[in-house]
Amino acid sequence: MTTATKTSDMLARLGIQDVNPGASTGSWIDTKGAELTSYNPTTGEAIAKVRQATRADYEEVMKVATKTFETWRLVPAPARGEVVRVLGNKLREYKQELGHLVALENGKILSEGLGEVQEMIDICDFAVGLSRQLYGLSMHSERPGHRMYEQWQPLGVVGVVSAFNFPIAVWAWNAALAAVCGDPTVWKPSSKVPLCAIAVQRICDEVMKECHCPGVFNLVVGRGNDVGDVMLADHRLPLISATGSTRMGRRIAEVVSPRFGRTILELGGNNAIVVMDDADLDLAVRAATFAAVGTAGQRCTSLRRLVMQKGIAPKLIERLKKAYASVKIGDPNDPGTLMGPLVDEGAINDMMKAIEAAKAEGGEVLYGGKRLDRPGFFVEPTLVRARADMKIVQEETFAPVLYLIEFDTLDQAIAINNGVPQGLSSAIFTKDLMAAEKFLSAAGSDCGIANVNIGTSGAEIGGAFGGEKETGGGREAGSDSWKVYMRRQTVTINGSGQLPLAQGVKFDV
Ligand code: UN1
Repeated sequence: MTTATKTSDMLARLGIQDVNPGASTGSWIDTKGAELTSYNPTTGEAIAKVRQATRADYEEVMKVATKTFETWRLVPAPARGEVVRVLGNKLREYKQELGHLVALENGKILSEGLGEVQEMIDICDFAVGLSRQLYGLSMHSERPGHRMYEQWQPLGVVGVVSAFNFPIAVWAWNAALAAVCGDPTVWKPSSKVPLCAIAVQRICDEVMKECHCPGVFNLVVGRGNDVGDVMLADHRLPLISATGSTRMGRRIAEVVSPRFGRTILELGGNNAIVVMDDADLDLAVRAATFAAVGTAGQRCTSLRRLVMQKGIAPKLIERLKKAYASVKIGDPNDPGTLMGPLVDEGAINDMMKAIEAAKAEGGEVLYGGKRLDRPGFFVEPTLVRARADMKIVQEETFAPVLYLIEFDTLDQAIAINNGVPQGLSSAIFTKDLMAAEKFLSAAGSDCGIANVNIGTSGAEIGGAFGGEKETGGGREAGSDSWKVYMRRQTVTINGSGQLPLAQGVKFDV
């Protein structure tokens, strides 16, 4: 079978047509907005089109979602979990096709595309278990014959704004948790990867049909001006969970906070690995290469800064150059490829501008630095010798550019790790327990994620995912991230037959 027939079979199995409607609440809406073309970044060619949603289409979706909330919130949480179980099983069925579609439309390699689907399956499993564990605490009342406890109630419809780099997994983190918490979701995916969202929505539609619960998972593909802005200002969305740039997140906060909406913001990262002289060199090289080159450097968690102790730096740089030279660049769906294309022309421009800016500030390109002479949006993974105080090093460039920075002492390394506006992921490579513990101490890494002898990317769903400072402060996925999708209610019950007041206040009438 040729690649073209394989691709068209895969698209057909996922229900992708030449032109697809852009909104669904369990059944597709005949959307009336402008057509959006989805491109394959490997070739630069069009894959298919989506008819985007207008404001009126969005309104139709919101009506269904808000109506659904009225009944969905009353379904027992474990029964809501059953729906997510069905979703997880369907994702297992479609794993290959979805993984291929992610590789086709986003450009990440197939193994990472499949990993992304696995991440969805994992969060579904987590959410199913969670549906029986939405625990509230009980407290001892200071008043006799009184009982206090807290209960967690569904919050409302949740708006999910997802980015191109994880076109489906980050939606799943939100949608699976929201669903068991009693909240329908309205999903606005990135306009760069609408087909991934449509394929997932088709799977959701099957699930909702089987489980008789339309309106729990909803999709709206639309422009920022038409749909995005309206969502942010919409009082019917008590929570907006958004992944994207810090600039975008700031705008979201500015619109959602004044209406007292909640946000989960997963914004830019500027992640560092600190490599101490005593580190296992093999591990450090492999981890750094995957973290910097994997997904062509287009993860929020991608490694941007390799912070090397002076003794190990020369060896580390030599080994990295060799590792970079062995990275096979090409079609992400071909076995053996380790790095696919960037997502579009804009991403290439941003990368080239960053390299120029680094050079202008005294940075030295030690490897790569160029666009590849072939169709699509391919670049060389790039190593730049840099200083921590360079302006460009403070910025997140969504591309495989790794800044190499040297230091003398661990205190300096921690200061460098923390000396950027972002605070998502961080790591230290060392065999010295004291050094690792210092990195993990309150005076250590200031990031939401801190790893020892593991790279910065590829977090498991069981932990809470997110970061501090300009990364936005949001937490998604595991641990107790579910709480933000619910409203906490403190309950006090008086079974005493008396009316004692708290704090000993007397008020006899
Ligand atoms: C993102 O880049 O937006 O930790 C999410 C990771 C993935 C998630 C990344 N599990 O790299």
